[in-house]
Amino acid sequence: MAYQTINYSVERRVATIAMNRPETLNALNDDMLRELYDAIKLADRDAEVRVVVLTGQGRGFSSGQDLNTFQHAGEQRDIGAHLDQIYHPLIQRLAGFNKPTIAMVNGVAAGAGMSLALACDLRVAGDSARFTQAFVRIGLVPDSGSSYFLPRLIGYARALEMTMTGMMVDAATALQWGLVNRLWPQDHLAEETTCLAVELAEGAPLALGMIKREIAYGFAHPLHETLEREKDFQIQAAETEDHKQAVQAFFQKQPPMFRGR
Ligand code: T3D
Repeated sequence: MAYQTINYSVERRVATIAMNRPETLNALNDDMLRELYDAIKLADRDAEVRVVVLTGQGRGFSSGQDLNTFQHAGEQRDIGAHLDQIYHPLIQRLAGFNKPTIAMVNGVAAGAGMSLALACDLRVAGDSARFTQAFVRIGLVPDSGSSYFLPRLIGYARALEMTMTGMMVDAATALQWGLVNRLWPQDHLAEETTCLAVELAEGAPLALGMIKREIAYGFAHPLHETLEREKDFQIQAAETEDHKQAVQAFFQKQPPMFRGR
């Protein structure tokens, strides 16, 4: 499929989706938001793809909603409809995706651009990465899932500080706060991210999909319900060919080969 505002490629079972409006630090206009949605759907349906990396071309990850939209549409703009129709389906699709997702953050991630990174399973960063909940700086409030994901990742107090001040958080602080999982020198970012993505792509795909849902469930439910959910998933996992083959491979002192069955 030919995209205008993103690049999409698949290599070694890893789909890379790169936002591609570098002159605006990958500001999100409707074309890009729709193409992101389509690309994630494509990656979801492609059995060859086991992991998705989301990133930005140029010196930024994403500067958030394209402010030209506000400038040009003025009073006419129905922001609620825009969130309902464009942002919410995208964030739900990204967060509900059944394969591991990694946001590879190069440079700035601002506003809804930061929300996209938050909706991924893992965030990895180069030392140029920086994060801002820019919304308040233009008199808006967090949207596109930021107020859901941010306190879960960095805690209530830090989430309030980031959203109320619009402060810029640098890469080292992001690592310390748990906003990013890994931090590498900028020159190594692409290579190290590929290693991590390929490691996940070689993992047990069915188990990885269940792990995502299990951890999300455990975060929102009491222990007794979580134990039940873990049991259900474990029964399903234990029935997979992948599990049976991996146990055999262990005793044969061979690496497991996961086929997603
Ligand atoms: O449904 C809805 O619409 C509601 C959804 C809202 C979600 C949101 O995301 S609201 C928040 C929107 N984002 C922002 O407010 C961030 C605006 N940008 C900035 O604050 C700064 O650009 C950054 C902190 C992100 C980066 O600063 P810096 O100094 O590294 O770069 P810069 O020089 O400001 O930007 C470089 C270019 O990108 C510049 O264009 P120029 O002057 O070279 O022609 C700048 O205008 C452009 N740019 C940056 N951000 C945006 C943008 N153009 C359009 N929209 C942007 N968001």
